[in-house]
Amino acid sequence: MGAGANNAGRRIFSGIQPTGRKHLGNYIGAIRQYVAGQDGAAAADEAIFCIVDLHATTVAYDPADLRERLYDTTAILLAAGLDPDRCVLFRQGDVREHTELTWLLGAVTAWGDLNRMHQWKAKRELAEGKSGAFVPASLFNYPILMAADVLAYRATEVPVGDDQRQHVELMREIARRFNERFGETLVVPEHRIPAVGARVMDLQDPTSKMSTTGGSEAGTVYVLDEPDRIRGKLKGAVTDSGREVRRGGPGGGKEGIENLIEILCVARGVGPEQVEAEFEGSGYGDFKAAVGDAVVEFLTPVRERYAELRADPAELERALAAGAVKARALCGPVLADVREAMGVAGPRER
Ligand code: AQP
Repeated sequence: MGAGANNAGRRIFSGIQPTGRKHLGNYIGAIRQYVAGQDGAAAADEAIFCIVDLHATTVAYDPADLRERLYDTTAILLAAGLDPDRCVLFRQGDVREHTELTWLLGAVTAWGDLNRMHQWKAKRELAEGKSGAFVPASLFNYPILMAADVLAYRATEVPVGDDQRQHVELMREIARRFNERFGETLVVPEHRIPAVGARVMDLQDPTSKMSTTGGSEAGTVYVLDEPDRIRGKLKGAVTDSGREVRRGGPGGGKEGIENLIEILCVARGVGPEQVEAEFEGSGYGDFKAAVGDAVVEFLTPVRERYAELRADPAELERALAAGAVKARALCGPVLADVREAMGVAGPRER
């Protein structure tokens, strides 16, 4: 932690893309952790969550639709248990410090590091395939904006799924390089990746992660899916030709079953040994039905609460605006320190 790290408690920060199609992977890997972070926060801690509309502009999108999807995500987060009185919940585009810091951090970000990012490689290929080779520069710079999101708050912890490990490593490197070059100013954050559910896999291809853009419809359970649809997707999950409900380990050929065991563990709040013992000798049909029921039970309260909250966009807007005021109060002083350390703009008044 740098000398500029004047926060007394933990600061948890995470960002999430604005879409109405949040899936079980997002829910288990990220959203569930946000709520735990908020609920476990001590008085001196801050839990800060940002809906990243600026990140969403790095792929083809419709501006009017972006606003609507942002409300969808806000309502999902509130329905999952985030409470604007106990955390800072805001829209990235409302807090201009994020974009300013992105530019400034570009000075301590290596081009070669950005070029090595797995997500850049994958999304670049997707963009080239979809829109005739137009690849926006912002897709390449995406990890700098993500670093700015976190570093602007001197966050100490970043709850994310396993797929974001590389981006968090890069933001740590950016913070370290900044501190070496300009003096101790930024905090080097730690990632917080859950022990169970860090990489929920696609139900139709359990060797690939469940994903918004890269997955299959039948293999992706959405938070807002109706119960029958959820049960149907679980029933159709790809498994293996065996009968034993047990983990197979890496390369063990039981990725499908292992994924379902993890999902059931999270939905019921139990350990994998308990699941294996309960379903010993039961066959896959009964097991998949039980996972379907558990996921329905897990997600139904969120879907129902979502419907109530989403019906009042003015209230969502009010909550986001209030969150932006709190966010600016936290990151404004950090930006002032960064400007001062880098010698840009006029000197700070003392
Ligand atoms: N399959 C997953 N298992 C566990 N965690 C996951 N996350 C994503 N997929 C899984 C975590 O969800 C958080 C929010 O992600 P996001 O919606 O902001 O954006 P994303 O990473 O673009 O979502 P996807 O679904 O992963 O989109 P694609 O595949 O299109 O890029 C993050 O913390 C992420 O780790």
